[in-house]
Amino acid sequence: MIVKYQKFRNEIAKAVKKFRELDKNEIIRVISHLDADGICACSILIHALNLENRRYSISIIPQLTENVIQEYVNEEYRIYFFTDLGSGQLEQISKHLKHRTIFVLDHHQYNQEYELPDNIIHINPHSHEIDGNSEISGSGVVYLFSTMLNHKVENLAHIAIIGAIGDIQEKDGFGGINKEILDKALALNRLRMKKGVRWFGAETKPLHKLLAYSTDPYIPDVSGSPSRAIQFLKNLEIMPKIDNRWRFFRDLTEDEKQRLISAIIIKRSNEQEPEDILGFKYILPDEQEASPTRNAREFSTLLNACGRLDKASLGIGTCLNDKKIKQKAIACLKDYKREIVNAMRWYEDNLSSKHIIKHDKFQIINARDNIRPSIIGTIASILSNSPELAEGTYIMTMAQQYDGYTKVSLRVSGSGENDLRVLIKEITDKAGGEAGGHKNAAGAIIPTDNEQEFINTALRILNQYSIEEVIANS
Ligand SMILES: [Mn+2]
Repeated sequence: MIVKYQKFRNEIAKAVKKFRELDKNEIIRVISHLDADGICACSILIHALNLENRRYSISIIPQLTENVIQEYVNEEYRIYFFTDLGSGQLEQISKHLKHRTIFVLDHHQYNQEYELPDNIIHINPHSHEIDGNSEISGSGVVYLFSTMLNHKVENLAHIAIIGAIGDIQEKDGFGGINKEILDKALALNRLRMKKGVRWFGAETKPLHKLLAYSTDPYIPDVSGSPSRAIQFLKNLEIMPKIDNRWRFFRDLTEDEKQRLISAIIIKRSNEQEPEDILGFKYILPDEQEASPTRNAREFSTLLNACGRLDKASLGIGTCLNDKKIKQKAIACLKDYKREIVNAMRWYEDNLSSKHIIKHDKFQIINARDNIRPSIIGTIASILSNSPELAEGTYIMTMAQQYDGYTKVSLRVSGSGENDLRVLIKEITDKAGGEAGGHKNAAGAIIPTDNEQEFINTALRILNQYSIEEVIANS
């Protein structure tokens, strides 16, 4: 068991050695993914390169396609780093980027049968049967590499954890290599852990509404009805209102909080995991109390927001603790939330238009140029989490980029049984385009001219999947 981790580290140590042997005057080309994990990965590497007095040039990109790789062909750089992406494009990288030394530090699944040329150094946990979906993120891989290059990078252990949170690798704590990185961040006091109520929206919804609209965790007899939620609170001698003002969870005394949590756990005693209302909070003690960067989950949302609004450099500055940049990043988070609200409004307003196809088991939403392509994955996730959807409903969102291509995202409500990456690849194999992603979140890039054929094919294949599921479940 432990051997595989040692082998993984040995391989990274070898990669670091190779890197050290390269000319120190070369400018290093860094290409990373624009989500929170990609921004964390890039920031950690940049910190290491700064400590080593190396020069670099960064690009943060939404996805690595063959077209994008071809754009690098004319560059004069001789050392490339692909972080949090690249594993899925090893063949294209080697085809186009010859005579360069290329480091790919990634955690996505890849084709293990492909034999690498000598100029590509590929570091991926899956090569060692370590699960890159849960045990380590892209920023974790870069963290291991970077700490071996310069141990002072350990100071950014918390950034690797924020990256892993961004990739939804936190599930009631961390496992595998993530756990080791977390322990380092805790030991250095860059993070603190606290057990708290896991529900979403506690900051913005008053207590009775929070309880009433909570479907995850579900509270029997309370979820679904604000008046029952009020009665439930009164029975516990917790006043839902004081001075004519609804109370929030944060307004409760410690004693009231404890009483409420115990009562919910008792109500849930027939559920599979009654205590599932509690989860960990990851606090950055060096950050200010009211700042979104104080909580690791919000920090990761902030990075995601910067990336999606084409301001990834603000995210990198925030990770590297530049105070001025951090303020700008916080403003960016507000803009991002506004864009999400506007996108959801577009969806509501266009439900009966021909751009939204609604079926019992799936929805295809073609926003064309009405929603920014970099946020349609988020929109698909929000829609797939809405409580009125039946478990296993597929949500496909589409929006046009400015380069003649359309971005597609696919999600499923609840815990879908099918691998979404396989599903979307089935569609692109027939209708054209490049597919990618993983089991629970997949996407594709297709030529905009081909949208209609893509939608027709998607309709046919999603229909097929829906029918098969009905049969399988009956
Ligand atoms: Mn990642």
